Amino acid sequence: MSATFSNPVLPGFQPDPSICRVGEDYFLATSSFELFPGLPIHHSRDLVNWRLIGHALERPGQIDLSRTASSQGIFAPTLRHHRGRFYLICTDVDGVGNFILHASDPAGPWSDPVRVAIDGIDPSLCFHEDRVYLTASAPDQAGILGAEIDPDTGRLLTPPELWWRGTGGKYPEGPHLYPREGWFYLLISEGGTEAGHMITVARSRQAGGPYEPGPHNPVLTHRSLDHPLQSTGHADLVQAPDGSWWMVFLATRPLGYHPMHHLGRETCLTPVDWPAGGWPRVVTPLPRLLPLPPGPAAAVQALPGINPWVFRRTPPPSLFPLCPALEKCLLPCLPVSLEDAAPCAFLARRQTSFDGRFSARVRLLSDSCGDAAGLAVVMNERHHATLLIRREHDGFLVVAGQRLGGLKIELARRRLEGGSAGLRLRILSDAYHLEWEQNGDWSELASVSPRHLSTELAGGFTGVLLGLHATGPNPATSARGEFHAIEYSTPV
Ligand code: 6LW
Repeated sequence: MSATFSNPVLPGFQPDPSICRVGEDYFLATSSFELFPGLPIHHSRDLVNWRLIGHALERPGQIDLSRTASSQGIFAPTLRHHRGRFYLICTDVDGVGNFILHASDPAGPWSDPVRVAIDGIDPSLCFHEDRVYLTASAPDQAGILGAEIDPDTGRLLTPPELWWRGTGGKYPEGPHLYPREGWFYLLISEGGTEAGHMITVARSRQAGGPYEPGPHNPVLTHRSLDHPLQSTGHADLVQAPDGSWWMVFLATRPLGYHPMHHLGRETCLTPVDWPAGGWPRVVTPLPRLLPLPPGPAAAVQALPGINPWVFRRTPPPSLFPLCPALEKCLLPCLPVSLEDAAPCAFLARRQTSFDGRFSARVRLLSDSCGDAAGLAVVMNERHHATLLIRREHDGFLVVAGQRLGGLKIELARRRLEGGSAGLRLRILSDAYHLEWEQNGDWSELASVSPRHLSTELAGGFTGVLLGLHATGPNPATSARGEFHAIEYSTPV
């Protein structure tokens, strides 16, 4: 058993991590934007091995994400625990705004949202003695707002005030407040969530300031460093049972030149040296291998997580039941395509490794031209690739296609014998190989560069999803895609 770990500890599109500890158990929440279910909650006993235990947004009636634009919706959350209750405060951008969810079990069920009357993003809660402080990134990016709040009703008890402007980086955001040794430490991110990202800290004897910036800022940044982890930022601190301090934060893993990343912003971990009465410090640049935190790793590995499958946007009732289980899957050929900013029959999971295989046996049950079913790798409506069985007037085709910004491209097609085939994405760091088989012999139909699905090209805050997709031209269709032997494998 190795005595070290490497980052990311929660790979794939899992940004803006927030963490809390209850006894020996750690719980972590990440942002999810237009995905449904949203606000995934992971559990760990050792900070390195994580398993998905639920989603805080798992009911369509909690927050309607059916019309949420790509990379809008559910931004950075903060997860806290106080006197037996879990609190998750977050923002539905271009939606209901800031809200709090409550739960007694972090796996759920979580409450319906309680609205919080403050603008801005990245809200956070700090429980200290008999008070609860709210911090958030000001809507005009002027700095960090602060107020007292009743976290059960969401009611502000004091008017929001500007508590700290940061150290001068753009977009001061992602605030978290930590009371310690008579100080209030305010940890934030600055520089924007791209290559200039950095984590800074200040402290004050009063929650409302004035705040004195730390002498070692930035606490962590990888800007201008030649390191596989880039854009390090958006951090949260947690103390282990042995008194050691640890920090979760987001980072990207760009490839090639110019560097481009497609897996999204991923959750990473580092130890923190934080002497009592002193300042938190992190070894920078981050070592590739870090010392394992305390805790029984084996315990978590043995425990199963729940299925990680999601939709982009709240699905229509005809699709919703699919979420909880996925051995075999039937998707109706809804008259909505991956190019529409609307809920479509696309059931997916985050790609968590540069290399891997995503495959299924697919049968298209259709007798009308234009119906299609198969696999897709998606960043957003304008950046995705598909490998689909398509119904034609005189039979069936397997077709590879790509949407690349304003371009819609058919890459290749082959005639099929009947409407069933094995479909597979053979995934490498520099190519998605789109493959098919009908007689056991796999052959490549086309290949697509991950750079065409990168954030640098597509924009936004998310990461690529691998999924099952069905679509067609007819609103009243009974056509559907039947998916069996659905597998996603990655190198150990
Ligand atoms: C999030 C902000 C950020 O709200 O990006 O990296 C925004 N940090 O704090 C969306 O993830």
